[in-house]
Amino acid sequence: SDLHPMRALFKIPRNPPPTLHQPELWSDEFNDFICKCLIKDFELRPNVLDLLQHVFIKQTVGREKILQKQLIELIDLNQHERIHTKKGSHMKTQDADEVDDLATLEVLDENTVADQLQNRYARDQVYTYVGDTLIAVNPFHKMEIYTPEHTKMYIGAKHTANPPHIFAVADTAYQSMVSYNNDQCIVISGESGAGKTESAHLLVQQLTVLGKANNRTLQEKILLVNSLVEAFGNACTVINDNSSRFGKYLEMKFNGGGTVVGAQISEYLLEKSRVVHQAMGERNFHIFYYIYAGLADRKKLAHYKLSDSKTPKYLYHENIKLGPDIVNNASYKEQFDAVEQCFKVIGFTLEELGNVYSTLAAILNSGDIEFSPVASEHQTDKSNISNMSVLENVASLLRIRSDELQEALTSHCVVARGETIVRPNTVEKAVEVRDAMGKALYSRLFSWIVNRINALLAKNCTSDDKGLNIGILDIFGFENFKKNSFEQLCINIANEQIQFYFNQHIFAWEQDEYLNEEVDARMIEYEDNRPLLDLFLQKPMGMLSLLDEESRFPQATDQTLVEKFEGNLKTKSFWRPMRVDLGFGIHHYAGKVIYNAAGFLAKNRETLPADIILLLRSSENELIRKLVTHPLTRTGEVDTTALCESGDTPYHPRETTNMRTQTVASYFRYSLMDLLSKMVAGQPHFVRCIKPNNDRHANKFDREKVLVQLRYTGVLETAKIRRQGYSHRILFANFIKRYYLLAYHANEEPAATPETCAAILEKAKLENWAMGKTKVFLKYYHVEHLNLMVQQATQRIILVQACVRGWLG
Ligand code: AD9
Ligand code: MG
Repeated sequence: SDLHPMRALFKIPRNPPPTLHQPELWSDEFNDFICKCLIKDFELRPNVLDLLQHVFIKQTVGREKILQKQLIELIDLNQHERIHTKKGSHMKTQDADEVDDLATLEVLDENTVADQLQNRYARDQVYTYVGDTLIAVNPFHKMEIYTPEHTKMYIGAKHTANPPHIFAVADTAYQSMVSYNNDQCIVISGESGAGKTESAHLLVQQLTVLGKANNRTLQEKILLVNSLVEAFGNACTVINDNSSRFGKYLEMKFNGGGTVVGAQISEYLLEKSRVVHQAMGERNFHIFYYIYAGLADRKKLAHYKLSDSKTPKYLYHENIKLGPDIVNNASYKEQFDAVEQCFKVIGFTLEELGNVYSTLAAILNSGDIEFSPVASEHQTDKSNISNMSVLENVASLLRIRSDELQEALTSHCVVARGETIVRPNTVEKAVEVRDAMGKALYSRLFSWIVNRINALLAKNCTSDDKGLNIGILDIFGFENFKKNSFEQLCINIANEQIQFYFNQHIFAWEQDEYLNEEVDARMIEYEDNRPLLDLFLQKPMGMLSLLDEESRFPQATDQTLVEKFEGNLKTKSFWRPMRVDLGFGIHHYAGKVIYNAAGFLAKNRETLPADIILLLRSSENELIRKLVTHPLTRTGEVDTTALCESGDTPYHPRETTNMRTQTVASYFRYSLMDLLSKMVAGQPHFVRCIKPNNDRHANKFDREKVLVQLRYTGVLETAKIRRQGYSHRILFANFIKRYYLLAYHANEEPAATPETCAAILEKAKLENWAMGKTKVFLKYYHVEHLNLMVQQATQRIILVQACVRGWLG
């Protein structure tokens, strides 16, 4: 029993030779590490030094080199067991602990974010905060977290009181609107199928409760608005069965007391080409199928000149025979009833409804008008209509004269030297005019419905309502297909602009943290995508301006357009790829995209021939007349000052929006500015939707896929901006716990003060760090250096430790 407990434990021989007590052979530093390491491991602090000296010195005097070698061998055998000390997790750069807010992590890099999201997703925790941004990973299955109990749980609750949730975003927006008396704006982004539209619904749902709509009908109406516009603006694509084919900004209006009083919706960039053509495996806008099945159900197909056996061409796809499928589809019928119900509740009259159906039926019928070439004495490029009955149907649905329609489709007027000359259309040209009419009618019908909804929902607002609002932006995400055209360019420019806005917000958020910690905020730098926005939007040399200019030249071609781009856009972000005819590349914030300029000019001019417009204006159907005369664009000045503080490149929209001369690009620019001026007026909140896999499977987390999205939805932008400034902020106590060995002895316990931190940093010979009020602000390379130093030291500890164990065991 006079055996030392440690000796007993490690079976150390009784009397170690006293001559071997020669600790000076070891450096202080080294002894400290050994000590520290063993203390951690065995928790036998008091006797350990004493013991060590016996054991080590006996074995190692003068043999350090040999010892090292033996140790390395030992380590190799026991790598996994011994790489970390039992309790000292300080060797890991990142604590693997789960947190609800990733911004509270000391390091915010791609892998950390992906790890966290993956672990949370595995537990069905699909929401996570990164500071004030909410990340929502699509669960792809129904979750029981949107119940009335949840609604209640998230009203007025602190963020930390409940798990992260989309309802909490609604609550934050609502509470800050009420307390600061200013507008709010929730921006939802993410790629197709990531869950933006669902998120938007959930936000509206929660906001109507928060806004305690005392008028139940109003609440109901607001909830129906989304379903209604989505029936017209969404379609089945290869990626998403309910893909939004337009951008949507829904503003919920509140009075000064925070009661919801109305809603207003703005739509952007409807993909109208879908009306006349759908890519393989895709479908037309939902409403066409709904109406087809719904009218069949009511035996009204004939009234709308639709056949129950022959599918209209615009709905037909080589791969899918939709005819009977559509007519008998129970779900479509239900949807039709639902849409009609929405219309009625919101306040559309029966007459208006009938007109909407006629217009849709006219569009469907018009797709079936066929043309054949006519050989005349002079030329062979005339065309004739080969199925007159279809033409008659279209004319009767549009309430116009069929002979005039025939003329407008098969010929066009040109004014030459003051004289109007009628020229025949080739078959190709006639088809183009027919499709242009279908697209124009549909997109104008869509805008009309949206305007009408706005008018009906504005009825509740009285002039003494103070007009606070919360906007919810559900936009189509960044797109990069095999072939990218004008539509993708516009969509990507819109995303580029939203990204700019996001960057600025994150920047401001960073700045706050610096100011709170009293650290010099001039250290924050970030690469913004402003030069890219200039590339697109600057006047007169930006891409859209060049496109407009070229669109005014009758002789211009898509080839001359691309050459014009090449000649004028001198930046690394624009290039001409080899071997791609009419191709040009843009390096977007979210990646490189190769566009094909084929059809750009035509798409930008988007000419609906004057003959067609005049003809439609003569319609006996009031709605049709409205569609071609109604100013569909919002007019008025847009305040863009907030968008460009420096004022160097003011992005002014066109002051007037004349439908005749306006190009798609200029209208696009106008709506983008309009949208942004609304957004910047409010305090922003961001929801970033993430799609966990391409197969729409629940419980499948494709890490690579998520990483790519994290990069381009801008979640990692936060990380990037941080990285360029002080990427790491570590509380004094944590910093000291982790690194004190670099400047202090193992058994010292230095105080958690800025001075201690500074001493460590100086000992490590680091510069350019900053000391905040509670945290040390470090650059990423500081931390790399510190970690390396600790790691090297640790390596030595592990070696010794392994050795000791080997000997002792
Ligand atoms: V697109 O750019 O408009 O093509 P979104 O809008 O991002 O796209 P959407 O909201 O339509 O995607 O979601 C796609 C599908 O994911 C939905 O139809 C649901 O089946 C599924 N989803 C999305 N969010 C949720 C959710 N919170 N809970 C359950 C969800 N399923
Ligand atoms: Mg959507």
